[in-house]
Amino acid sequence: MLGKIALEEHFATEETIGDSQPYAPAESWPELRSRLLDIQDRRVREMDENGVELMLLSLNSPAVQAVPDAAKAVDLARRANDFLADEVAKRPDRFRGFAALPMQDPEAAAEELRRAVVDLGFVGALVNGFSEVDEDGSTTHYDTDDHRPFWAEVERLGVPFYLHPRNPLPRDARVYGEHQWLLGPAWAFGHETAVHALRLIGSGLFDAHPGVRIVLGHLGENLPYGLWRLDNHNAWHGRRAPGYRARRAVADYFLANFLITTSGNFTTQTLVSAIMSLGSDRILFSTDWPFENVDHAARWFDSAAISETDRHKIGRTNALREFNLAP
Ligand code: GRE
Ligand code: ZN
Repeated sequence: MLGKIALEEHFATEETIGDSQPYAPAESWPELRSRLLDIQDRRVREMDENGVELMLLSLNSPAVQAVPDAAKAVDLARRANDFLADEVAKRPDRFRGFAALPMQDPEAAAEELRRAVVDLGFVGALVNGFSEVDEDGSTTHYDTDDHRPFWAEVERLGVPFYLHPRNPLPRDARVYGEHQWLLGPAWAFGHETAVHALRLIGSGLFDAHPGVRIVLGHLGENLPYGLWRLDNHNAWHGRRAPGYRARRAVADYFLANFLITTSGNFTTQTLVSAIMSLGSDRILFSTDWPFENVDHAARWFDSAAISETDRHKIGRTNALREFNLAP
């Protein structure tokens, strides 16, 4: 399929590139490093060869989210967003930007999002999970009351918020024990991100701000598979499950306020299951370059056993609509 739009596509700056090194075996690091630092050369060739017209670009993980000093996080986000704006300006026909945001300081995050959307022309934000807030290891998720004004701004600006994975801190990763292979994209990324998404739902965020749209990668971080069971067990408590502050069922919000992408999860049975749960209007193509290969994503997607109507929606037109992109 030509004209695909891909939206979980990462780059790094010299300042943030080191954050990705722990994920690569030593022998693969030079390749991953050069893929992350490249925007205009290899990346455009990969897009051309695989029918990807447009990539929405985002900073690597965890970057800003792992800077406990809020003032430094604000500065890093601004520098990264300015850098990305310059790169997008070189090829506005092929690239758009997602803002990196200093969620450690919700007010500053709202201001940076406003600047990124209004002044830099970005199409939304991509945030790498929870943020570290103090050197003592404190963290913040975005279901807190302090983040409500931030979400009001997201709703007002009308742009999607991509909740992208990061690893749990060591103290929260003890459950994995010696099984370090479960960290990162294999398992911990998805678990971490799914719990965060459920916290947003359970906090009642989407009752207060029904216009907020959250994007999840990896075909929904396993959540489409879990919706029935979540609500079935919440119903034991007559929808007053302990700590559940939202008015409606989890699945209601998942269907109304969430979009999912195919990033790094190129398997047709899972895609078909997601289509059965969410419908094909809420699923969007992505690759997860440079951690995954564009050709692997594209070859799978282009020939997956779904209807051509669904392929066109997932590959392109859903993104045009959700990100307000001119065709
Ligand atoms: C990502 O998508 O951000 C990612 C990493 C590290 C390994 C794999 C991966 O940051 O997909
Ligand atoms: Zn990713």
